[in-house]
Amino acid sequence: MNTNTAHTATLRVDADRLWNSLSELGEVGAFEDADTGLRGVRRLALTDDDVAGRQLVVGWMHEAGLAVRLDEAGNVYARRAGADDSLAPVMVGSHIDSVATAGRFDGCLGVLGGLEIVRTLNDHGITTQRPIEVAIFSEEEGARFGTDMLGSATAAGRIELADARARTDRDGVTFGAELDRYDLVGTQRVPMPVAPYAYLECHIEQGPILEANQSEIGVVQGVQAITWLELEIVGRAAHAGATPNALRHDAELAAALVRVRLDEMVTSGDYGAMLATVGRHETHPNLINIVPSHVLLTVDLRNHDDSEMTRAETDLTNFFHEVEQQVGVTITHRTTAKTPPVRFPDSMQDLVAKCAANLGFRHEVITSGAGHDAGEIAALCPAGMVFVPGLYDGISHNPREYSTPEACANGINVLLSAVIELAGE
Ligand code: HGY
Ligand code: MN
Ligand code: MN
Repeated sequence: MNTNTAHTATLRVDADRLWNSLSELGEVGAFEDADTGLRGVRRLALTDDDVAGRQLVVGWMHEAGLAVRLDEAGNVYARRAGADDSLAPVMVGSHIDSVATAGRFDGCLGVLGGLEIVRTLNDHGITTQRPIEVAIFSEEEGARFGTDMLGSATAAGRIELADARARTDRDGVTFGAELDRYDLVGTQRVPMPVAPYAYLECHIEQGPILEANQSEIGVVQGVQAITWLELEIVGRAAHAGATPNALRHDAELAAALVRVRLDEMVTSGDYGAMLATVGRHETHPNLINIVPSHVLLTVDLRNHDDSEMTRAETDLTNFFHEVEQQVGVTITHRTTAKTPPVRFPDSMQDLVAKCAANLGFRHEVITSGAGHDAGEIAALCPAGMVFVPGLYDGISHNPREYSTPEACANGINVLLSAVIELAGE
C-alpha cells in the first residue's frame, strides 16, 4: 500500500475531466425544455436512455480498470482492488436515473465523482489498503416505478426483491420485466451480502441554503422523512349546466379541498417543518361541461421529525373522511413510499467536516431535503454525504439545475480525502 499521508494530502481530482464526464453523460437523454429553453435530461429508470447512460458510465469504469458486477436489482458495483482485497470496501456512488425534467447533476455527480476518484488514484499509481467500489443504484428517483430509492432500498434489504420486481409504471410494466428485458439482473444477491466498510455520496444540495450562506461544502447530518401517497377520488360525472349543486359529487372539488388543507398544514406550522406537494394530478373525463368523476393525485410529504410526519398522516386521513362526507365522493389512498428520517453517524460527519476544513472550504452542517441512496445504505454501514451548492436558489428536478465546475471539483476533492482516509483504516 502506498497511500502515504503527505503525498495524498496534496492529491486533487482532475476538475476538467470530471466536468467533461458530467457534460457527456448529460447529453444522454437530453431534450430541449420548452419551459426554460435549456437542454434538460430525461433518463427515467430502465428506459433506453437510462440504459444508454449506464452503458456509457460502465464503459468508463472498465477503462479505469474496475471490475464491474450487477446485483439482482440492477445495481452496478465497480470495484478497484485494495492491497488487502479481503477487507470490506469503501463505497461511493449515487444514481444516474433522472426525473423527466432533470438537470445533469442530480445523482450523476456522486457516480462520476466516484469514478474521478478512481481515475485520480490510477494517475498517481496509488493503491489503497481497502478496495474501493463505485455504485450506480437503480431507480433512485421513483419517477417511473413509484417509490424512491428502489434499487438501494432493495440492496439494503428494506424492500424485498420480489416486491421491487413487482412495482409497475403507469403502463403496468414491472420493474422486474424491464430488468429482464435489458439483461440487468446480476448474480450478486440482494440484500448486499458483504456490507461496505463505509459509504459516502457527493450530491448537489438541490436547495437554496449553501448558496445563500456562501458555503462551499455541506456536511450532511441526515435525510428527512418522506411519505408518498396516491389518492383516487371517485365522484359522479354529471352535466355542468343541468345538475344542481346539491346533487353534485365533484371529484375535483374534493381534490381542491385536499390541496388547500395540505397548504394549511404546512403554513400553520402545526406539524413542524412539514412540506407537501401534489406533483401529479389527473382528472376524468377532463371536459369543460362535465362535472369530474375521477381524480388521481399524488401527495409528497416531507418532515424532519417522524412523529410530526405520523401525526400529519393521521390527520390527513381523517380529513379525507370529512371530505368524503362533505362532497359525497370516495377517497381511497395508498402509501407508495415511506422512509423515516436518517441521521448519519457523527464519525462520518466529522470526517467530511475535517476534510472540508483541511481543503480550506467554508462548510456548514445541513439536513438533506431530498432523499438519497445514502439514506438506505446507512442501514448497512456508516454513511455520510458531501453537498455542493447549486446556483439559482439551488433549483433541481428542473433543467435550470446548475453547479459550477469548481463547486463540483470541491465536493469531489472532499470525497477523495475522506475515501483515502477510510480506505487506509
Ligand atoms: O424525491 C427525492 O427526494 C429524491 O430526489 N428521489
Ligand atoms: Mn438524487
Ligand atoms: Mn432527484
